[in-house]
Amino acid sequence: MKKMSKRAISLLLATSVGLTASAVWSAETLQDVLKRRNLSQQDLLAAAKTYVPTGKRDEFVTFSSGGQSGQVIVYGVPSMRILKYLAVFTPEPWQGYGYDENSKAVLEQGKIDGKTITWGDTHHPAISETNGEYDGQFLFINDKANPRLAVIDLRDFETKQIVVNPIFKSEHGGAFVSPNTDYVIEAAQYAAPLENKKFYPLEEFNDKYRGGVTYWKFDRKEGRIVPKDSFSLELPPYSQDLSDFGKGPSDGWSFTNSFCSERYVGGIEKGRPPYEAGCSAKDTDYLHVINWKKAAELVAAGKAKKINGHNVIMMDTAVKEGILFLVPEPKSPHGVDVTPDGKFMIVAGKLDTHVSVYSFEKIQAAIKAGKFESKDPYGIPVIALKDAVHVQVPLGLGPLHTQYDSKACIAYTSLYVDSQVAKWNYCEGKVLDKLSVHYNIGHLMSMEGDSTKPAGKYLVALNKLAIDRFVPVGPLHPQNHQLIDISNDKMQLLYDMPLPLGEPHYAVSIAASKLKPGVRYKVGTDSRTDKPHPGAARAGEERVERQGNKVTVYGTLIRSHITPETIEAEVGDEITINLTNLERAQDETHGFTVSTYNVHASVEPGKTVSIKFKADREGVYPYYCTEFCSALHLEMQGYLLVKPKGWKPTKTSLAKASYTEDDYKATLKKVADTQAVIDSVVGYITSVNYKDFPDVVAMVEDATDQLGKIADAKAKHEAAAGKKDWEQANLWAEQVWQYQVKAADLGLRAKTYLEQNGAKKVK
Ligand code: CUK
Ligand code: CUA
Repeated sequence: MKKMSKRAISLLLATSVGLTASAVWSAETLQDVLKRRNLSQQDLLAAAKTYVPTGKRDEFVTFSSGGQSGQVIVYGVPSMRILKYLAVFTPEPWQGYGYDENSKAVLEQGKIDGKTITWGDTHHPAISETNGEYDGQFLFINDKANPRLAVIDLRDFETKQIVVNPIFKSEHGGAFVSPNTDYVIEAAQYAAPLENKKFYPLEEFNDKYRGGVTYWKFDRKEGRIVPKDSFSLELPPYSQDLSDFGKGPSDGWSFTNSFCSERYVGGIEKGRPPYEAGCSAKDTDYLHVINWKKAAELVAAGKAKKINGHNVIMMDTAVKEGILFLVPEPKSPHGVDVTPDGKFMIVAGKLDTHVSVYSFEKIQAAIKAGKFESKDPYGIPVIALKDAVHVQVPLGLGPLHTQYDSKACIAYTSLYVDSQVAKWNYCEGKVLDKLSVHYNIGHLMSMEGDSTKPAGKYLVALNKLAIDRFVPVGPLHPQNHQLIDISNDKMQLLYDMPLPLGEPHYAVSIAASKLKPGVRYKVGTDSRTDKPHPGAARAGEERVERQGNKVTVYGTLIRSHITPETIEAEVGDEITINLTNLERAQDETHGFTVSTYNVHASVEPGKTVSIKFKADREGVYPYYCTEFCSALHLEMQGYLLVKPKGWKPTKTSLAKASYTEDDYKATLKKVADTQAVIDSVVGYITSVNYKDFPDVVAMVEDATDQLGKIADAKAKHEAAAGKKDWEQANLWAEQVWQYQVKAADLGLRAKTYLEQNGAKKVK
């Protein structure tokens, strides 16, 4: 039962204000606990740095890829407490995602070649930026396996859109946003023919297979990607890997690293050496340097070719127009991370001990001077490594990804083979500190680390498959996100968090203060389109319509009943149930399901959701609210009655319970007592400036709604009493009390809120 409802009820029964919890302190001292739990001073310090006391909130919020779960994991830093899993590419029952029609429509956008795909391999989340700083409005995430990108609106943390890449068969180098989020980048991973459903043998790999990079146009006002204004660049079949956008001096350019520029195609089953040998044979691969602003202009000027209906700038055009260049990168590079000042791009070679710091200024000078060492087989000019590199720094074995500090020139790079994090200075090329992390580190992530203003303070190491770390849970291990304190010269490991969902590749963190999610929708909103839902109904508008074999319910949810409470259908009917949650109080989410029809909806305050199914079996199917919303939540129920064809009733009245006049009088007494409580609460609320508190105004509106229904129920119980129908009289009087309880509950919550938030007396 929810705290406040319980409190309301106890208050109604005792009519006295509740108890203040008295803190009971343990007699143990801190020293006793350290000894008993075998903790060191260092442990204590780490605990103090991560512990967020009950009732307090985290400073940062992390959005982690959920890997193969196709979801996003949201957790707080420094506490590492998980807050939510966001449903993105995969059905998620709690949120009704994939079980109600409105969210299904989002998943349907992700269909490829007419096929519904119900999972995703998420890798890289990105937070929208304004002038290169995180603005907390949108989150983007890619699906590597099925080349797709999703848009999540951070006003309600819901997935609003999935777009399918029209020319790739996989994509890995996204999502990353341009400094004002006008574009979101995705790069292909495994080269394939760009035309859909086109077969070419591997013997034609060099000619017919292609990589590429896509720039999705984002309309911030609509909060949606606009496919028709988006475009791609055709690139050689080099296994484009990660990307990043330039910023500051490099704004207008983007960078994509690659591996397997050998263009090796494997064939272990034919006795050829495997991919891993053929793809790492050369000493260097290529960093792609692209002038995307100019590319967008070329598209506008009609210089793109349409492939599968999508704008693609072909390589020969890109070369001729001077928007595409290559720079060698050492051995099997991974990741490219532009520094916060936009002057450098850092690339790590997985099979090298070095990271290479490329200078944007040097690259531009070479381009201007037309100074190229060669051309690649596709005619793309190649800038010599020495003409592009600022410094190369040996960091350790298996460097992968780099993140930035709030302090100038300071970077952190993950060392996969060494299982370490290196802290170093990229301006001077100096290693400053190294910290051993648990095992198999992939990405690492600093607070607001992709922005022009990293916040420093903490770093999270995203370690893969945490063996020997946590209580064993079978052969598939959890992942381990380790929190590291980077506020001092030496890094300090603070905390291990097992992550029990997929393999998260990358994560992004934002100051919690920048997130301003809403708590309710405008009544009747389809949260997936942000538009009024055609199935919405307000109180009193509830109805069931039938057209042929189509039954459409326009229902509402409010504590503690579902309207309608029975739905009658004939076997074979197509049933659509639209439900609007009429509540405004922010914790009054209702859920809805119908037994055995595999439907579920989560209906937050104000939302309208549809579920749809065919009543394919005759029988009796209970439906109910699935979220513990109120004291009488279990009573929030109804029946779907699926009758055989041509069924006729034989019995016409419901069974009656026997109530007496005394029962009726007792109920009236309860109603009068409760009214006294309501009056006192209303007296308090109206004596203060409650209108200055929007949350309270919402609760007062909800309470007024409930109280407004009393007159009707009162008229009914009085009429029944006049006819000495004590059953009807008593039940309608009980219903009056139900409305009162809900109003009182809201009123008491409003009162507590006002007391805790410094409401002032008016007049
Ligand atoms: S990748 Cu997984 S550790 Cu997809 Cu960013 Cu590097
Ligand atoms: Cu509504 Cu439970």
